[in-house]
Amino acid sequence: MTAELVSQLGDIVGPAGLITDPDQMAGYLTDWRNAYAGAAAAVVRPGTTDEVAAAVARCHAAGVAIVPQGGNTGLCGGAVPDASGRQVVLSLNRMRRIRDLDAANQTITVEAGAVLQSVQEAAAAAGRLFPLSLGAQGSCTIGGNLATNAGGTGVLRYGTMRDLTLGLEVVLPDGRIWNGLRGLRKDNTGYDLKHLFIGAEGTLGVITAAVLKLFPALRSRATAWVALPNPQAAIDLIGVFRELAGDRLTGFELMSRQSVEFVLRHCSGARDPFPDHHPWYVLTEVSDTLPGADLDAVIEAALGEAYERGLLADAVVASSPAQAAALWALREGISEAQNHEGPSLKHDITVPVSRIPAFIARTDRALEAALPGIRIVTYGHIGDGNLHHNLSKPAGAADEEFRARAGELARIIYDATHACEGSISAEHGLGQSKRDIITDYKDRHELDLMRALKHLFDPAGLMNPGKVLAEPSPRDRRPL
Ligand code: FAD
Ligand code: S2G
Ligand code: ZN
Repeated sequence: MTAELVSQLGDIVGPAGLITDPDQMAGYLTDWRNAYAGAAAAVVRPGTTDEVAAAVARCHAAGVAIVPQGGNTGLCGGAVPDASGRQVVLSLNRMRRIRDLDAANQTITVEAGAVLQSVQEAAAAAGRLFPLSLGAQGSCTIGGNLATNAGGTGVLRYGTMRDLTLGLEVVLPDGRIWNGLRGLRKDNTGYDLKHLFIGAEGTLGVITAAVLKLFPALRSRATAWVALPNPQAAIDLIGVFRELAGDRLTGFELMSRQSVEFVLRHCSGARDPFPDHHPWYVLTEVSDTLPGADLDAVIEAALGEAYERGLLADAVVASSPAQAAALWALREGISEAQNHEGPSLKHDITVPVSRIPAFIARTDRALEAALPGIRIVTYGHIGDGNLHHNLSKPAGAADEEFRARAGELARIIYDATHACEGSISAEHGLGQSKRDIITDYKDRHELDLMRALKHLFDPAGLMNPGKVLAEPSPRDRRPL
């Protein structure tokens, strides 16, 4: 990148907005897990949409690729620049403003760099709920949540980021600003363009602001931790909860014993709610907008019904908000705890809910045969059919030997996912980690359409190249 371009970018974003010092850039060049690392000519931190637009237009004119970045908590290497040192990381972390909150319209308008937790808090302060909830909420940003179509623990009641969004403001790859910041729940005026940018992982443009839906605040909740003999019992249990709790079911997370073992071993203060060990657990939560609603009774009725059907091995209903928080900490600690057990080979799959038991049985058998002693951490948002099937090495095995098997082991999981009519990326996206293998599982016409859209929006291929789609071959450049 020329000194002239660096100086021009500095003129656009000001001294606070331009980083070229290698030490100061370092945190922007690797992901949360240090699984990916890259290099950059500069990190640019615009303070306004106009500054984003001017910086993008300058890079576009100079033929310099841009990597948009939010909280850098992504798990597929989507926000990490390549090793060339010629790309510019465009961080939205200075654009955190909450531009508007309209309680009557139940909408909040926020800038892309706003941290998810700050949006949850702003909604709560206005007596509303912004329901996206995930383990990284203290660091991830609304822009990253949109770009990855983030899911998390509330999807079964409120949907993914795609379902929570009414309007977007986007800087296109040539620097034009698309203002689609409408807070309308009905707007049938042609193609719904926002849905192209949601889940595009920064490959079609830079999201600079969004109008998000708000919901009535939840004023009563009840939480239970349940021990089960097998995954099928969890599927049957969610059926009971859906029947008896209806829309008040706001959380339903499955965990294998291995997952809980790691948390008990590595997370201080973690306690097993039961004296005995069980192969599977569910953490479930029922919530209502009605203050003082007796939701313990709803949970106890569902657990009673489940007990009658022989689904339960044990169950405990939280007796206080502190105990409910301790149960959620058992679940939210899994990702971090697994990092203490050597490399965590992550897989974020989804299958039809009814196929989960067959998927787990088939995959665990094949993984154990491929690598005896492998430790399989299975947990996640079972209500959406979404499991995190994360693998740890057999106790005592060497890290590098285990890492060397990653492709083979992933193939076992993804083949089983495909056989169960599922998807190899439920909520984390493709980034650079799955951009190649997706071509083995996704319809080729769908991939052709995706490449045509990428070429339409970003013909120069400068917007987060190498993410979601592998670098286009000459064949890929042909129009549809
Ligand atoms: P980044 O990591 O900065 O970027 C992610 C992608 O979005 C990149 O491709 C980047 O180029 C692009 N991008 C970022 N900002 C913009 C923008 N403004 N415009 C265009 N493109 C942009 N994810 C889930 O869905 N559900 C979970 O339950 C979940 N739990 C997690 C738990 C932990 C402990 C961790 C570390 C991560 C978890 N994640 C989860 C993954 C991650 O938090 C989400 O993918 C999140 O949405 C990423 O947001 P971010 O701001 O960190 O994005
Ligand atoms: C979760 C996050 C990370 C992981 O905890 O729900 O999305 O470790 C995951 O897979
Ligand atoms: Zn998840």
